Amino acid sequence: MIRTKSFLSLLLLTALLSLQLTTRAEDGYRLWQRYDQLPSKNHLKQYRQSLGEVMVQGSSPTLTVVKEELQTALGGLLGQPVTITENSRKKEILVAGTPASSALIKGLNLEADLQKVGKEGYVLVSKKAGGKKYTVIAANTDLGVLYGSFHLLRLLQTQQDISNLQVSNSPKVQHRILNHWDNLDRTVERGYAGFSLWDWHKLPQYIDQRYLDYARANASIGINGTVLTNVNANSLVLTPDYLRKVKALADTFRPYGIRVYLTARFSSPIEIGKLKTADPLNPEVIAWWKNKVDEIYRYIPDFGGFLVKANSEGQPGPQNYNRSHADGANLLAQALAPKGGIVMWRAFVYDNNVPEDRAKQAYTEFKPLDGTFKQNVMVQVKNGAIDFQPREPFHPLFGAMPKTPLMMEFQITQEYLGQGTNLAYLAPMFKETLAADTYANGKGSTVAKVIDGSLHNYSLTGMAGVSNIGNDRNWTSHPFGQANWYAFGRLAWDHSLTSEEIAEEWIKMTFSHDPGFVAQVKNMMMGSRETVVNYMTPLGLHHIMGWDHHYGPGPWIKDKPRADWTSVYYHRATEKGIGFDRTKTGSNALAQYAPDIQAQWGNPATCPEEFLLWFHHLPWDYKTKSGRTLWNELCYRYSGGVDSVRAMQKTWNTQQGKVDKERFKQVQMLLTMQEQDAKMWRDACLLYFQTFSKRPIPQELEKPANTLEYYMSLDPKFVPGI
Ligand code: BDP
Repeated sequence: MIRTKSFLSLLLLTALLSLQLTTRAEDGYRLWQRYDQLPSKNHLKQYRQSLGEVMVQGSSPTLTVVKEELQTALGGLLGQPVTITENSRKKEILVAGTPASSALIKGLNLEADLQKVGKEGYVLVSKKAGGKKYTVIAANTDLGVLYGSFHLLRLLQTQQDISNLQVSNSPKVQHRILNHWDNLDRTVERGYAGFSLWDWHKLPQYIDQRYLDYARANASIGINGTVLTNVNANSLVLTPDYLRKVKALADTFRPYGIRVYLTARFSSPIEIGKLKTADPLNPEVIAWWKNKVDEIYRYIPDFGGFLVKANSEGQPGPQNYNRSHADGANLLAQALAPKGGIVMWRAFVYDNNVPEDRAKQAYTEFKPLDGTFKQNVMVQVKNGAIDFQPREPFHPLFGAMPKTPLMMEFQITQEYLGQGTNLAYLAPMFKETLAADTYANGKGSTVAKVIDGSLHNYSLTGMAGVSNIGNDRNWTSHPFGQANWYAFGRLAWDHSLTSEEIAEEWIKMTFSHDPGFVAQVKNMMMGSRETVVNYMTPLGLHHIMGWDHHYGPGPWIKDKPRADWTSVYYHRATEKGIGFDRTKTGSNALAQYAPDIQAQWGNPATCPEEFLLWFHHLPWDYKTKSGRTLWNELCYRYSGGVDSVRAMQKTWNTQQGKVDKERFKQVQMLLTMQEQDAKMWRDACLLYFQTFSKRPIPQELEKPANTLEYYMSLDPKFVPGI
């Protein structure tokens, strides 16, 4: 009797425990690496049979990571313990390694395949040999093995057939880098997910588990570099106290293939070096940077290099000494070259004298410098010429500097796309820029081909994403912000992936395999960026957001220290019409593009409607493609944006029960906020532009809820990220 009782209570305890495990709060911390047991019985059977034992021969810090990751991930996904061995007697096994680390792999004759995949690539193959069936992850380097392992895990996480693998994969771009705009006091410029991950105060002794999970997540999507500090730089990070802390992070990230970079404040020789000048041609300055770089490499032998914002928004730079951007970049490049480091010199510059059109500035300054940069310099160019707007035409520098490697800079953090509260899946935006045709070498000269070096034969290539990560438990504040981090990494590795496939993988790994859920949520994500464009800046409008914090609408912003920081400078609305004339009759920024593009975009009739008011100033009664007047079309676009948010809310509400309660509720609340934001954008912008157009909002559309004065009086305090 007693025994039965204790047996029963044991059963109860086990049941309770497992209930507790399965109902554990989904706080989003695990990102797309959740590794819960897979739902499909058939797939489980296949995976358990072929991957029940894992053979990894050899040892290195990276191979240790491979072993740990495979053990944890397979154990979770397969729902059974997985052994990692050096030798296996089993008939079917997973084997991972390089020909150098593993005699078994060496014996499998993969040389021809491996030759094609370079240092970071890998092959995944199913092989039969000696009466055994192998699932093979093979690469030329341990890092390649790690990337291959993550690829295999992704196949499992998305429940693919792995019985006959023939995968060969390598990155299209060499430097795939996150840019953290993190300050040493742990605030994050344009960060909406809490404070900086880097706990400088506790470094170097205290290595937060977060650093490891950050590295795992990044390695799983192929990111191989991280700039730890803000482009608005603090030279303190180059002092020994901080270099010791940076070293601790670099040591932590190294096994995951992630190199560390820092932002270099151009005036550092003065601020921390006690020199009188930072003139890039001054011998003392040259020697100072050389010594500083040597010192950094003593701490961090594989230090990646510097990212520099110079002569832009008040940052010091070579122009303070009448030197060029190339002089500045080459100064640092020269110091880094013997160590294998690179310089990422940003093209986001604008003059202290307000130019006739800020969109022209970067091209005007950089184009003449083409061919004058040292070999280890990349010029890092934002996707568009203004500033990460919800939609911009591609930056005219792409395709215009055939002798200088250009690096893409995307913004993952949603500074201008609803920050931490709006759902906007950014892969379609990244893809739009990458797919744009520069016509630099005739038709088909896409931005992607500029970036991957194939158009102009650059051997140095890179893509940077301004991070949206902070110390919020779920890393990105909005649960769907994780998708943008994920998509950036995947596209930096392979820009030919489609936004749909990336979304689909991410949803399955992050939320659920339920086909209905996957289809509907994917659909919702795919339209979400266009939705934001519609309720914020339709038809090519841009830079009409709230002052300073950039949250919410502010088309009325004027009379600020610089004209090009105001909204009226960009929309140019009058009683006659609206839009920025960038054709010959206006600023002629269009002339910075190839003749084919000029011909198409220069004429409002052939200009893609999404760029209409970017390039043209048009009368309110101008007939748009829908047949509506420009004013009515604006009203329809703004209203359509709000309707689409409501459609997203409906879609999400029907997913209740298909996803854990926590994240369901979070997204639901955020979508409610987004609907309010969208209405505010619509109402504020239409009421404001109506003061010029003097036309009614079409009868059939929802009317603004408040007066223009009300919207103009809103002044939110302590918006994060400033
Ligand atoms: C703008 C941001 C500002 C950044 C700047 C940059 O508002 O905080 O410092 O870009 O990229 O978008 O340097």
